[in-house]
Order: sequence, then C-alpha cells, then structure tokens
Amino acid sequence: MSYKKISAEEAARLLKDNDVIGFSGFTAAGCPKAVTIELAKIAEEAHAAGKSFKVGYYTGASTGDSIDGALSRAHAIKFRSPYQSNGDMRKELNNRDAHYFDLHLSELQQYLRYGFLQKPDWAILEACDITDDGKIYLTSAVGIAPTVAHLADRIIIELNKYHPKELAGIHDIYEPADPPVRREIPVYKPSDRIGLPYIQVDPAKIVGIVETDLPNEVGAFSPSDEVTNQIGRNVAEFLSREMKAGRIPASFLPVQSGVGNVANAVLGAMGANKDIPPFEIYTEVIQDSVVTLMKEGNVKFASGCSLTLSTPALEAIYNNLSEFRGKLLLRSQEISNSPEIARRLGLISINTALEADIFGNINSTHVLGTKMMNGIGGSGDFCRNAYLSIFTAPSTAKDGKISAIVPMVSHLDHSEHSVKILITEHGIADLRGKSPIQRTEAIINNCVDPQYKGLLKDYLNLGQKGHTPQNMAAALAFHDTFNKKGDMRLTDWSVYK
Ligand code: 0RQ
Repeated sequence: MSYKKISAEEAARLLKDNDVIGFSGFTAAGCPKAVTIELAKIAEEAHAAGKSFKVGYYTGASTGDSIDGALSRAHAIKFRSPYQSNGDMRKELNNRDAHYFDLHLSELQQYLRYGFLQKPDWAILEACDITDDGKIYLTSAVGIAPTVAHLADRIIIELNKYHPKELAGIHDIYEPADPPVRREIPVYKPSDRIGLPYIQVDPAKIVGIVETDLPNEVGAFSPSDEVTNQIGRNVAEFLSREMKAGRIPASFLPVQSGVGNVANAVLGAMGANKDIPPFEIYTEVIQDSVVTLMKEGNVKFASGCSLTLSTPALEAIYNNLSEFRGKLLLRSQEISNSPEIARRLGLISINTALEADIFGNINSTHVLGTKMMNGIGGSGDFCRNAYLSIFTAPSTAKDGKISAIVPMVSHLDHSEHSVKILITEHGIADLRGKSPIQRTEAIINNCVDPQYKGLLKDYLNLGQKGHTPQNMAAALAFHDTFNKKGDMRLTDWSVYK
C-alpha cells in the first residue's frame, strides 16, 4: 500500500482549532474510533493551557462514544449535525455549550453539496479495505461518507481489521446529481443496486492511514417488557387487519422501522404474526431483530444505511457473509431515507414518538418542550412520505407521572397532516380521514392510559370553540403541572374555567 501509515495521535495532531470534519458511520456502526479519542486529549491539553480548541462536525446519525462522548467530555465541539443519542453530548447541547443543527437525515448530504453548510476540511472514514488508486471500502455503515469524502480536501482513513475485507460488495455507493439536472433515483425495489461497491477518491487527498482493530460501540438492547411487546402485537394486529381489508397487498409492502427497544419489539411481533407474509425492509437502521427475522425466513431482503447490530449479531453475519451477501445492502442516507423512494416503494413506516397530542401531532425530539433528547433522525423523511406512517409510544413515562399523550405537543416534529396511525400498549388510533375532534375521540378512547382519560376528556370540555378545539391558556397545563409538581396527574382545570 502506497499510503503513509500514521498513529491515531499523529492523525489527530493534523487537525486544528475550528476545523470541520465529516465522519463515516451511522449510529455507532462504521464510525471511526481512534483519532477522535486523541483529538479529545489534544483539546483538553489546549484548554488546560488556556487556548481554545473546538471542532465542528457532521456525522451520519448518532456515533459511538469515541466521537460524541469523548469530544463532549472534552468540551471540544463547536457545532454538530445531525442526530445524536449520547448522554454527555445531550448535556453539552442542553447547556448550549455546543451548537446543534437537527435536520432530516436525508437532507444532510445535499445541504453540504449545495453549500448551505460549512464545507468539511477533513473526512475521517472507517474502512475495511483501500486500494492504491483511491477506492475506499467502508465497514458496517455508509451514512454521509461518499459526500464528505468528495468535499473534504484531506482524508484520514481508519483501516479497521475487525471488519473483514470480504464486506466489499455489501455497499451501494451512489450520489445523485443536483438540481437543475437531478433525475429520479432509480431504486424501484429494495434490492436494486444502482451504484458502486466503493467510494472513489483522488488518492492524493489521503494524508494517512491509521490501522485499528476495534469492534463497533453499539449498545445492547434492554430486554423487551410487557409494554413494548404489547405495542408490537398491536402494530402487527393493525397491519394484519389492513391486509384483510385489501389496503396492503397480499405480497405486503417494504417496511421501515425506527431504532430502539420498541422498534425491535415491533419487528419481532410482525415476525410472529402468521397473517403477515415474509417481507422486505427498506430502512436506515438494520438492527438485531432484522437478522433474527432473516434467519427465520420472515425477512427476505434488507436495504439500510447501517448494520447497527450487537457484537454477536454482527459476528453471526461476518461468519456467514456468503449467506447474507445477497440479502443485505447498505446505502448512503440520502438514498436509504430518500422521500422520493419512500413514496415510490410505498413504505410502511413505524417510528417512536416521545409525545403525541390528542389531535395527532408528534414530538419526537424535545423532552417537555425544551430539552433535546436525540433528534428527528429519519422519522420525518419516512413519516411524511410513507404509504402508511405509524407512530408508536408507551402511553406514559416516569412511572405514570408523564402522559405521552397531551392536549398539545410541547414541540412539533410531525404534524397531524403526516401522521396516519398512533399506537400505544392500550390500542390503535386510526387517524385517516378523521376531523380533529374525531381524532381526539380515537386517541383518547384507544391509546391514552386510563389514569389520563378523564383529564383529557375534561380538557375538551373547557368550553373552547373552533375546528381544532385547543384552549390556548390550558394547552400546555400538563407540562406546566409536571414542572411545578412533578406529576401531570395533578393538573387542575378549574383555574382555566
Ligand atoms: O427516559 O432514558 O431517563 O429512562 O425518554 O424513552 O421509552 O426508552 O424510548 O428509547 O425508544 O426512544 C423518541 C427518543 C424514543 C427515539 C425516542 C423518556 C423515557 C426515557 C426514552 P430515561 P423510551 P426509546 C430512526 C427513526 C426520534 C428519531 C426517530 C427517537 C427516555 O425513538 O430518538 O424516530 N426518535 N428516528 O422515560 C418526557 C415524555 C417521554 C419521556 C419518554 N413524553 N416526556 N420524557 N420519555 N416519553 C432512527 C434514526 O433516525 C437514527
């Protein structure tokens, strides 16, 4: 190999205060893990010497702790985009020590190409292989890697031998042309391959190769509980009813499923439901349940942006790559999350809400309206454009002190115009074709926890008028009561009468 081998510290010392970086990876899969640990140490040294040292950066989505955790703890972040899910980073963002620009994941690559955002000086990419003529083979995710590799002037490669070189061929790298000459993205079914298996760059841009042997930093799932299992069964029951009604074809439609414990339980329940035939997945995050469903024959093919798998599940794939190669494809997020493709394929999209309101609006991002949780991720890309967009949530949080269903969402991510179905452990609210007041009936009767039904019905009886009967003084009283008394159940409507 003709590239210069350098240590992670040597690589990190090339970066300067205020530099902007684009990273490979999507969730903790496929992210670099060595250079940023050294970069955090350099920032801490600089701060101890009274000097400023912060970088701005773009990622695919959340990262492993070696990027977001290490750089947050070192207070080394000037700005960051898009989705994150790291506890230390959340503190930085909510203290406003780092600027966070949360956007739809499908938009980041084009935002960068259009020049809407500061150009990355550096691309730091994790690869399983690289050729002397500049062909970079990524590892377990694609994210924004092709775009930052093309835009950045200098590239550092973490060549991670934990990931087998035989992964080559699992990626499909395609960057659309930009307006006014953009054409359709030619994905007509989840398994369509439209690009190259590698990113091609000018080898002169590669300033060094850092050799590593590090596993991904994907966290384990909590075991599913009765609430998440019941949400999963309700989703499967709803989909089976839609098939019987002829609104989902007998061959089924491709499924997009969010990330986390609820999403894992939903896919598990879909696999267990005998009415649902084997289906295909067109999603961003391929998680453990997909691999299980594939082994059981319930998932035929999965196209995604990352293999966000626990170490045993990832190793099961790596040990049987020949079996999985024809069933998995990894794409960049502007393709995995493309609104155009979501609409064309007719996706069934299932994502988790933090909070919903009785009219069907969704808050996916802000705890009690002010504190950033993770970010909008791909939920908006899919929800607005899917054939059927379903939001799931446990009906309460914090031992019942918070109702996930409130009179008015404290922050709006997905509006009543995009959300079709709301499902909790208590049941299913089908919002299609319903007026605002009809939606309140479906949601309160079917989805709200019994402890909150009376309170929400009483809210609607406060005497407000209009097509959408919100009471402007009382709409956020659940949140105000929680902030003052620590329990939404103590909301007292009499002060608003
Ligand atoms: O708090 O962490 O202190 O226990 O929020 O809640 O129920 O564990 O939910 O882990 O599935 O995450 C929306 C955040 C759900 C996620 C969200 C508290 C609750 C708990 C987490 P603790 P759960 P999950 C694909 C699609 C946006 C992006 C998206 C998400 C913690 O699904 O980030 O959909 N979605 N992307 O106690 C206050 C409420 C609450 C609440 C729950 N109403 N008020 N706190 N909590 N409801 C993925 C990508 O795009 C990469």
